[in-house]
Amino acid sequence: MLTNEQIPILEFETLDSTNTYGLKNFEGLADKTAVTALEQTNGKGRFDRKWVSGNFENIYLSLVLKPEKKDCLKNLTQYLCTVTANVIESYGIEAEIKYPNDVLVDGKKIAGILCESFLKKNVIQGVVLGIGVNLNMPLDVLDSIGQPAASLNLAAGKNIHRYEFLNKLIYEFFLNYDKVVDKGFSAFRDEYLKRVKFLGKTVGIRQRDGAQKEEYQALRIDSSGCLVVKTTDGAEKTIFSGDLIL
Ligand code: BT5
Repeated sequence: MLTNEQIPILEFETLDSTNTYGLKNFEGLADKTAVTALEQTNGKGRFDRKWVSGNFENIYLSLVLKPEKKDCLKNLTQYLCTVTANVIESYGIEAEIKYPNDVLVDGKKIAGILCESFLKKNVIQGVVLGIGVNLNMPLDVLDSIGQPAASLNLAAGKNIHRYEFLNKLIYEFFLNYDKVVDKGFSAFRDEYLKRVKFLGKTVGIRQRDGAQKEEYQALRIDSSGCLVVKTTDGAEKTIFSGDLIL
Protein backbone atom coordinates (compact mmCIF):
# COMPACT_ATOMS: atom_id res chain seq x y z
CA MET A 1 0.00 0.00 0.00
CA LEU A 2 1.52 3.28 -1.02
CA THR A 3 -1.12 5.84 -0.34
CA ASN A 4 -4.39 4.84 1.07
CA GLU A 5 -5.60 1.61 2.62
CA GLN A 6 -8.53 1.37 0.21
CA ILE A 7 -6.35 1.36 -2.89
CA PRO A 8 -4.61 -1.97 -3.53
CA ILE A 9 -1.42 -1.33 -5.48
CA LEU A 10 0.16 -4.14 -7.47
CA GLU A 11 3.76 -3.42 -8.42
CA PHE A 12 5.69 -5.31 -11.07
CA GLU A 13 9.22 -4.90 -12.27
CA THR A 14 8.31 -5.80 -15.86
CA LEU A 15 4.97 -6.30 -17.60
CA ASP A 16 4.05 -6.34 -21.26
CA SER A 17 1.55 -3.60 -20.47
CA THR A 18 -0.15 -2.57 -17.23
CA ASN A 19 -3.38 -2.10 -19.23
CA THR A 20 -3.17 -5.60 -20.71
CA TYR A 21 -2.61 -7.00 -17.21
CA GLY A 22 -5.63 -5.07 -15.91
CA LEU A 23 -7.86 -6.31 -18.72
CA LYS A 24 -6.70 -9.95 -18.50
CA ASN A 25 -7.29 -10.03 -14.75
CA PHE A 26 -10.20 -7.60 -14.64
CA GLU A 27 -12.75 -9.89 -12.99
CA GLY A 28 -10.36 -11.03 -10.27
CA LEU A 29 -9.12 -7.56 -9.38
CA ALA A 30 -10.94 -5.38 -6.87
CA ASP A 31 -12.47 -2.10 -7.95
CA LYS A 32 -9.87 0.72 -7.67
CA THR A 33 -6.84 -1.56 -7.97
CA ALA A 34 -3.73 0.22 -9.23
CA VAL A 35 -1.29 -1.79 -11.38
CA THR A 36 2.19 -0.36 -11.94
CA ALA A 37 5.41 -1.51 -13.55
CA LEU A 38 8.94 -0.16 -13.75
CA GLU A 39 9.10 -1.20 -17.37
CA GLN A 40 6.67 -2.32 -20.10
CA THR A 41 7.81 -4.51 -22.97
CA ASN A 42 4.70 -3.75 -25.05
CA GLY A 43 3.37 -0.41 -23.82
CA LYS A 44 0.28 0.54 -25.83
CA GLY A 45 -1.08 3.82 -27.14
CA ARG A 46 -4.42 4.27 -28.89
CA PHE A 47 -5.08 2.82 -32.33
CA ASP A 48 -2.38 0.11 -31.94
CA ARG A 49 0.37 2.64 -31.40
CA LYS A 50 3.31 2.07 -29.08
CA TRP A 51 4.06 3.82 -25.82
CA VAL A 52 7.82 4.06 -25.29
CA SER A 53 8.25 2.46 -21.88
CA GLY A 54 11.87 1.86 -20.86
CA ASN A 55 13.00 1.41 -17.28
CA PHE A 56 13.97 4.97 -16.41
CA GLU A 57 11.86 5.66 -13.30
CA ASN A 58 8.80 6.76 -15.25
CA ILE A 59 5.13 6.16 -14.52
CA TYR A 60 3.31 3.23 -16.13
CA LEU A 61 0.08 2.93 -14.22
CA SER A 62 -3.35 1.40 -14.84
CA LEU A 63 -6.38 1.83 -12.63
CA VAL A 64 -9.05 -0.87 -12.65
CA LEU A 65 -12.36 0.95 -12.20
CA LYS A 66 -15.79 -0.60 -11.81
CA PRO A 67 -18.16 2.22 -10.82
CA GLU A 68 -21.88 1.44 -10.40
CA LYS A 69 -22.81 4.44 -12.54
CA LYS A 70 -21.26 3.99 -15.96
CA ASP A 71 -22.05 7.43 -17.42
CA CYS A 72 -18.85 8.88 -16.00
CA LEU A 73 -16.62 6.43 -17.88
CA LYS A 74 -16.42 8.68 -20.92
CA ASN A 75 -14.96 11.49 -18.80
CA LEU A 76 -12.32 9.53 -16.89
CA THR A 77 -9.57 10.21 -19.45
CA GLN A 78 -10.19 13.95 -19.12
CA TYR A 79 -10.32 13.67 -15.36
CA LEU A 80 -6.97 11.85 -15.24
CA CYS A 81 -5.48 14.49 -17.61
CA THR A 82 -6.60 17.16 -15.15
CA VAL A 83 -5.20 15.37 -12.10
CA THR A 84 -1.91 14.69 -13.90
CA ALA A 85 -1.55 18.33 -14.97
CA ASN A 86 -2.17 19.35 -11.38
CA VAL A 87 0.50 16.98 -10.04
CA ILE A 88 3.02 18.20 -12.66
CA GLU A 89 2.27 21.78 -11.60
CA SER A 90 3.15 20.88 -8.01
CA TYR A 91 6.75 20.63 -9.34
CA GLY A 92 6.56 24.25 -10.53
CA ILE A 93 6.06 23.30 -14.19
CA GLU A 94 3.14 24.60 -16.26
CA ALA A 95 1.08 21.85 -17.91
CA GLU A 96 -1.43 22.04 -20.74
CA ILE A 97 -4.18 19.59 -21.70
CA LYS A 98 -4.63 18.53 -25.30
CA TYR A 99 -7.96 16.95 -26.18
CA PRO A 100 -8.69 14.12 -25.83
CA ASN A 101 -5.91 12.31 -23.93
CA ASP A 102 -2.60 14.18 -23.69
CA VAL A 103 -0.80 16.33 -21.17
CA LEU A 104 1.83 18.67 -22.62
CA VAL A 105 4.73 20.64 -21.18
CA ASP A 106 6.18 23.37 -23.41
CA GLY A 107 3.88 22.11 -26.18
CA LYS A 108 5.40 18.61 -26.03
CA LYS A 109 3.72 15.41 -24.85
CA ILE A 110 4.73 14.38 -21.34
CA ALA A 111 1.82 12.04 -20.58
CA GLY A 112 -0.68 9.98 -22.55
CA ILE A 113 -3.79 8.14 -21.40
CA LEU A 114 -5.38 4.97 -22.74
CA CYS A 115 -8.83 4.04 -21.42
CA GLU A 116 -9.97 0.52 -22.36
CA SER A 117 -13.38 -0.97 -21.58
CA PHE A 118 -13.98 -4.43 -20.18
CA LEU A 119 -17.12 -6.00 -21.66
CA LYS A 120 -19.03 -9.11 -20.61
CA LYS A 121 -21.74 -10.33 -22.98
CA ASN A 122 -21.44 -6.95 -24.66
CA VAL A 123 -22.19 -5.11 -21.43
CA ILE A 124 -19.56 -2.75 -20.10
CA GLN A 125 -18.33 -3.77 -16.66
CA GLY A 126 -15.80 -1.00 -16.19
CA VAL A 127 -12.52 0.30 -17.56
CA VAL A 128 -8.79 0.00 -17.25
CA LEU A 129 -7.53 3.57 -17.24
CA GLY A 130 -3.84 3.60 -18.11
CA ILE A 131 -1.36 6.44 -18.03
CA GLY A 132 2.28 6.84 -18.95
CA VAL A 133 4.17 9.88 -17.65
CA ASN A 134 7.76 10.67 -18.58
CA LEU A 135 9.42 11.51 -15.30
CA ASN A 136 13.10 10.76 -15.94
CA MET A 137 13.31 9.98 -19.62
CA PRO A 138 16.79 10.52 -21.13
CA LEU A 139 16.94 13.07 -23.95
CA ASP A 140 18.10 10.56 -26.58
CA VAL A 141 15.11 8.30 -25.82
CA LEU A 142 12.73 11.27 -26.05
CA ASP A 143 14.27 12.23 -29.38
CA SER A 144 13.76 8.70 -30.70
CA ILE A 145 9.96 8.93 -30.22
CA GLY A 146 9.50 10.83 -33.47
CA GLN A 147 6.94 13.26 -32.03
CA PRO A 148 7.70 16.18 -29.71
CA ALA A 149 8.00 14.66 -26.23
CA ALA A 150 8.89 16.09 -22.81
CA SER A 151 10.07 14.67 -19.51
CA LEU A 152 9.56 16.23 -16.09
CA ASN A 153 13.22 15.89 -15.01
CA LEU A 154 14.38 17.94 -18.01
CA ALA A 155 11.71 20.59 -17.46
CA ALA A 156 12.39 20.81 -13.72
CA GLY A 157 16.19 20.44 -13.96
CA LYS A 158 16.32 17.63 -11.40
CA ASN A 159 15.57 13.93 -11.06
CA ILE A 160 11.99 13.19 -10.10
CA HIS A 161 11.22 10.75 -7.32
CA ARG A 162 8.98 8.11 -8.91
CA TYR A 163 7.17 7.00 -5.75
CA GLU A 164 6.47 10.54 -4.69
CA PHE A 165 4.87 11.32 -8.06
CA LEU A 166 2.98 8.00 -8.16
CA ASN A 167 1.62 8.55 -4.66
CA LYS A 168 0.46 12.05 -5.46
CA LEU A 169 -1.18 10.91 -8.69
CA ILE A 170 -3.11 8.02 -7.12
CA TYR A 171 -4.04 10.05 -4.07
CA GLU A 172 -5.30 13.04 -6.08
CA PHE A 173 -7.20 10.83 -8.51
CA PHE A 174 -9.20 9.15 -5.78
CA LEU A 175 -9.69 12.36 -3.80
CA ASN A 176 -12.49 13.51 -6.13
CA TYR A 177 -13.21 10.28 -8.00
CA ASP A 178 -16.56 9.61 -6.30
CA LYS A 179 -17.69 13.12 -7.19
CA VAL A 180 -16.71 12.52 -10.83
CA VAL A 181 -18.62 9.21 -10.86
CA ASP A 182 -21.64 11.06 -9.53
CA LYS A 183 -21.54 14.30 -11.53
CA GLY A 184 -19.38 13.57 -14.59
CA PHE A 185 -17.56 16.39 -16.37
CA SER A 186 -19.11 19.17 -14.28
CA ALA A 187 -17.23 17.84 -11.21
CA PHE A 188 -13.90 19.03 -12.64
CA ARG A 189 -14.85 21.28 -15.57
CA ASP A 190 -13.17 24.47 -14.31
CA GLU A 191 -9.94 22.67 -13.40
CA TYR A 192 -9.90 21.11 -16.87
CA LEU A 193 -10.73 24.26 -18.83
CA LYS A 194 -8.07 26.38 -17.18
CA ARG A 195 -5.43 24.07 -18.73
CA VAL A 196 -6.94 23.99 -22.22
CA LYS A 197 -5.22 26.45 -24.56
CA PHE A 198 -6.58 25.54 -27.99
CA LEU A 199 -10.12 26.97 -27.81
CA GLY A 200 -10.73 29.77 -30.32
CA LYS A 201 -7.85 28.56 -32.49
CA THR A 202 -7.75 26.71 -35.79
CA VAL A 203 -6.89 23.08 -35.11
CA GLY A 204 -6.27 20.08 -37.31
CA ILE A 205 -8.04 16.82 -36.56
CA ARG A 206 -6.96 13.47 -37.88
CA GLN A 207 -9.38 10.61 -37.23
CA ARG A 208 -6.77 7.90 -37.68
CA ASP A 209 -3.12 7.47 -38.71
CA GLY A 210 -2.63 8.26 -42.38
CA ALA A 211 -6.04 9.93 -42.74
CA GLN A 212 -6.21 13.43 -44.11
CA LYS A 213 -6.05 16.23 -41.55
CA GLU A 214 -9.23 18.31 -41.41
CA GLU A 215 -9.14 21.91 -40.22
CA TYR A 216 -11.68 23.43 -37.88
CA GLN A 217 -12.06 26.26 -35.46
CA ALA A 218 -12.15 24.90 -31.90
CA LEU A 219 -15.21 26.52 -30.33
CA ARG A 220 -15.84 25.09 -26.87
CA ILE A 221 -15.93 22.06 -24.63
CA ASP A 222 -19.61 21.25 -24.12
CA SER A 223 -21.32 20.33 -20.84
CA SER A 224 -20.52 16.63 -21.28
CA GLY A 225 -16.82 17.29 -21.98
CA CYS A 226 -16.87 16.94 -25.79
CA LEU A 227 -15.03 19.27 -28.12
CA VAL A 228 -17.29 21.30 -30.42
CA VAL A 229 -15.71 22.75 -33.57
CA LYS A 230 -16.86 24.93 -36.46
CA THR A 231 -16.39 23.57 -39.97
CA THR A 232 -15.33 25.77 -42.90
CA ASP A 233 -18.97 26.05 -43.99
CA GLY A 234 -19.98 27.35 -40.57
CA ALA A 235 -21.67 24.21 -39.20
CA GLU A 236 -20.93 22.92 -35.70
CA LYS A 237 -19.59 19.43 -35.20
CA THR A 238 -18.81 17.44 -32.06
CA ILE A 239 -15.49 15.62 -31.99
CA PHE A 240 -15.43 12.41 -29.93
CA SER A 241 -12.05 10.92 -30.82
CA GLY A 242 -9.02 11.22 -33.09
CA ASP A 243 -5.89 13.33 -32.78
CA LEU A 244 -5.82 17.07 -32.41
CA ILE A 245 -2.96 18.77 -34.22
CA LEU A 246 -2.14 22.13 -32.68
C1 BT5 B 1 -1.45 7.53 -25.76
O1 BT5 B 1 -1.77 7.04 -27.00
O2 BT5 B 1 -0.96 8.60 -25.53
C2 BT5 B 1 -1.76 6.55 -24.64
C3 BT5 B 1 -0.54 6.12 -23.89
C4 BT5 B 1 -0.89 5.26 -22.71
C5 BT5 B 1 0.31 4.64 -22.08
C6 BT5 B 1 -0.01 3.95 -20.79
S1 BT5 B 1 1.42 3.40 -19.98
C7 BT5 B 1 0.48 2.48 -18.86
C8 BT5 B 1 -0.65 1.85 -19.67
N1 BT5 B 1 -0.24 0.59 -20.24
C9 BT5 B 1 -0.17 0.67 -21.57
O3 BT5 B 1 0.19 -0.28 -22.31
N2 BT5 B 1 -0.56 1.87 -22.00
C10 BT5 B 1 -0.92 2.72 -20.90
P1 BT5 B 1 -1.74 7.93 -28.34
O4 BT5 B 1 -2.53 9.18 -28.16
O5 BT5 B 1 -2.12 6.99 -29.41
O6 BT5 B 1 -0.22 8.36 -28.48
C11 BT5 B 1 0.76 7.45 -28.88
C12 BT5 B 1 1.86 8.28 -29.55
O7 BT5 B 1 2.56 9.04 -28.54
C13 BT5 B 1 2.91 7.43 -30.21
O8 BT5 B 1 2.55 7.09 -31.53
C14 BT5 B 1 4.14 8.36 -30.17
O9 BT5 B 1 4.09 9.32 -31.21
C15 BT5 B 1 3.95 9.12 -28.86
N3 BT5 B 1 4.69 8.49 -27.74
C16 BT5 B 1 5.01 7.18 -27.56
N4 BT5 B 1 5.67 7.02 -26.41
C17 BT5 B 1 5.79 8.24 -25.86
C18 BT5 B 1 6.38 8.71 -24.65
N5 BT5 B 1 6.96 7.91 -23.77
N6 BT5 B 1 6.31 10.06 -24.42
C19 BT5 B 1 5.71 10.91 -25.27
N7 BT5 B 1 5.13 10.52 -26.43
C20 BT5 B 1 5.16 9.19 -26.70
